[in-house]
Amino acid sequence: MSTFQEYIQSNEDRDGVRSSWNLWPSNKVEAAKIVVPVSCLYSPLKERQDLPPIQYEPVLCSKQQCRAVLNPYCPVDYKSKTWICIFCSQRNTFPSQYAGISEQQQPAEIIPQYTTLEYTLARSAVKPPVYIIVLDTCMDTSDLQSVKESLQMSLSLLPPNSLVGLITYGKMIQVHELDAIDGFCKSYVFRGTKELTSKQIQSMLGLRSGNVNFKNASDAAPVGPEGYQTLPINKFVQPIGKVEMLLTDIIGQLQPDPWPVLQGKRSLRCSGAALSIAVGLLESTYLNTGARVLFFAAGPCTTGPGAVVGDDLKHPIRSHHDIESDNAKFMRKAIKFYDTLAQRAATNGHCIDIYSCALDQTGLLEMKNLSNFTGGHMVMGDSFTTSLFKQSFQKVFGRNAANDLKMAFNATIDIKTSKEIKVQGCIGLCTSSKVAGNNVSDNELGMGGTNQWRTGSLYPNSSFAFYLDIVNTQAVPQGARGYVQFITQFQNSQGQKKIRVTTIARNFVDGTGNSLHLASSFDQEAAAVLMARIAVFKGQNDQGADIIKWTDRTLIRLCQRFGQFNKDDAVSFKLLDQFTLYPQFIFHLRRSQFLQVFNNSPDETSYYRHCLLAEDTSQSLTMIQPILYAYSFNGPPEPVLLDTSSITPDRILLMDTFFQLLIYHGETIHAWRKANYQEKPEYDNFKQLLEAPVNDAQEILQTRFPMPRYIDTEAGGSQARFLLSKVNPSNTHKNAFGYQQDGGQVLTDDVSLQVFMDHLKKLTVSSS
Ligand SMILES: *[C@@H]1O[C@H](CO)[C@@H](O)[C@H](O)[C@H]1NC(C)=O
Ligand SMILES: *[C@@H]1O[C@H](CO)[C@@H](O)[C@H](O)[C@H]1NC(C)=O
Ligand SMILES: *[C@@H]1O[C@H](CO)[C@@H](O)[C@H](O)[C@H]1NC(C)=O
Ligand SMILES: *[C@@H]1O[C@H](CO)[C@@H](O)[C@H](O)[C@H]1NC(C)=O
Ligand SMILES: *[C@@H]1O[C@H](CO)[C@@H](O)[C@H](O)[C@H]1NC(C)=O
Ligand SMILES: CC(=O)N[C@H]1CO[C@H](CO)[C@@H](O)[C@@H]1O
Ligand SMILES: [Zn+2]
Repeated sequence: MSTFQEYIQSNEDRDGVRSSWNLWPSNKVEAAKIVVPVSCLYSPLKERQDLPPIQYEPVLCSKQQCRAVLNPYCPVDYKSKTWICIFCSQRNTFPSQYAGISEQQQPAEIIPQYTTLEYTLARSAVKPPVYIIVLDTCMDTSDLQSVKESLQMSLSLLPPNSLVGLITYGKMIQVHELDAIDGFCKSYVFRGTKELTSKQIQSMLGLRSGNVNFKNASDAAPVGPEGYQTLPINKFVQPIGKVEMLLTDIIGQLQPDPWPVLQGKRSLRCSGAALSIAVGLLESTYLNTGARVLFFAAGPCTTGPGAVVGDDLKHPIRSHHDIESDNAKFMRKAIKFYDTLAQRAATNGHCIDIYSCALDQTGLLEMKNLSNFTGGHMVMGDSFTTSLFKQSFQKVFGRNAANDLKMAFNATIDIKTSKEIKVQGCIGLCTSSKVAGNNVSDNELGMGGTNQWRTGSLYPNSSFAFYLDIVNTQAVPQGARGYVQFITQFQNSQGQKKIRVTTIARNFVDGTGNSLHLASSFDQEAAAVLMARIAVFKGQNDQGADIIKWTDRTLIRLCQRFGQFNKDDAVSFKLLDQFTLYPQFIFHLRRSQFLQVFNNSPDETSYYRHCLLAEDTSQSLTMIQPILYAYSFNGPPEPVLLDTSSITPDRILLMDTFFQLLIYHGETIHAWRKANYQEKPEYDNFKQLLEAPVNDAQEILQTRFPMPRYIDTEAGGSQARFLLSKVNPSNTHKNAFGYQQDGGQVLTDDVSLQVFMDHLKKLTVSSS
């Protein structure tokens, strides 16, 4: 017997899709009642080793407004060599090269297991991606040395045809030439205080016509023995295969920014202007072809466009509190600057990664849309010397089974839907292409009003949430299905053009009197993640309280719709198995760093939310509800409840929050460890017990991106607070009572799960 659980797993394995419901309500009225929208989390680049290599273009529906791709759900008539489009019902003739097809000889496109297929467009030109490094030099020698080594390592991992460029910045910006004459490389220096247009950058770097005399450009001056120079195109961007040694040398020789930093001052750092040069350089030379900016910041932008704080240390960078009380005087202007830059990069098909490593905030809040709109990475650490940075950065250049870098570039995702369905929008690291067809719902959710989204970069785990509107008003025939097709075009790291096509089908269910059937198809894990994305999306410009109200109300409505109970009888309340974990996910979501912003800096909040918008269902779920494992002498390691009752003296706990891996030693274990029992041969089993969670943590560290923080602590240790802040406060907050039903906050913030569930039940069954 195939359960829905197995069905969900096999669909995720095959198509990279998890859907909140795996049966879909057949009409508008029914769909309006299900509370959690019909929606999917889709990972277009999910790693697959079992896909056949397809070296030709996909076969498209001939109807001009449709252009859906032939897929296994399309009825095929082998006699007449035609197929019917499941989206528009058009009958299409197979192209001539399919003349030989028959029931026995099916092309891969129509074989049932290939609902996901990847096409390599062998005939289209190979365009190697471009990598522009934008490196802060306002950092101490050890940090700089560490970034330099990481960068040099990364160069050796790039395919030789990749193009590379180097921009460094401190108080000024240097754009480095990469074609040495007599072994001497010049760089072009820009002031950091001025925002330059793409045109100005173009002409100062001589990128447009190829010959510009720098004598006339007030903001650019060449550094080099020959004085003023005219520049040929692309002195700054060269194939790594040709310049690897040279670039390795240039990076090796970089020194910390020489500009003196006075007592009580911050470094003058012109991150904004440096980024605008990178974006402008790519815009004028590599429009609409894969490129990524690798931006490194060891502190906040303090000068020029995009400054997020002044250089006087007396004035700290804005906090959530400052933002709330409208006392963040740099913020709005900086956001405007970075948003414009982000939108340009996104429109050009480029991507921006942010590597921010500093003890204080660097302005991730203001800069976040640079990577949000473009599919870039965001990595946040304390220092460039940490393994968090070094290993995360190395992972960026990881390779897949085909020995390509895992990253892909310049992607567009198109969505096609059958006539009963329209698309409300997408929430993920991308921007709308503003292509509105017939199948776009007026009822926007996320980035809507379009059939197509764009992102500068994709990874195997990149996941996008799509929200669907069931618009059908008629009865559907027995056995009818809704179809959705995702068409993702991208360049791989070799510069080859590829198209990944995934077509999904879900049966419609007539909801009237059949809600049990619908309920049995609920995927509570996917639903929690899809709802968390909506919460984060709504929370964009909001400090959280309204969002918590919204999550509470939706949860109550869902329980009212799908729970079983007698009116005003909380004890009678029951949920189907498919729903039992969902309230708990929401309980942890509302306590999480995604919605409770005040325990974190604005930069941290931006970073956490960014990660939630990037990852797939299982990774996102770990972020929402951390996983806790217990190790003891009483048996093998086991997952335990995320609850204070799980913390006992004779246990070691391993907590995975996605962002942190924490090992916690109970009181007794800690005492033994302090007494060094593990070093005595007769206590070898204790040594093994101590090592077990460390080894398991290592395994997680191997695959996770970004690298989590690794914390080793014990009962009474100062870092134990990270554990205590995540576990359900079952022993400590028993009496935290107090909720209002009068449209105010539905439940108080730090109640225990038990109290939360009790109130949820009461509110659900209440007849008012
Ligand atoms: C740049 O300067 C040169 C020499 O000073 C002059 O001949 C030329 O006309 C100037 N070009 C522009 C565009 O101003
Ligand atoms: C990049 O994406 C754009 C938009 O989809 C497309 O027009 C362009 O051809 C792509 N570039 C390459 C080199 O594939
Ligand atoms: C990022 O983009 C969103 C959507 O355009 C916008 O609402 C927001 O203000 C932007 N910037 C920041 C810092 O949130
Ligand atoms: C990313 O941008 C979208 C709008 O384009 C916004 O709604 C979303 O909240 C942003 N995410 C983060 C983490 O800033
Ligand atoms: C991608 O997701 C898978 C499955 O959820 C996880 O095991 C893996 O660690 C993730 N990879 C990265 C690089 O985060
Ligand atoms: C590809 C696609 O989604 N096509 C549909 C768009 O909407 C029209 C009108 O509702 C349908 O007829 C198409 O099948
Ligand atoms: Zn069609």
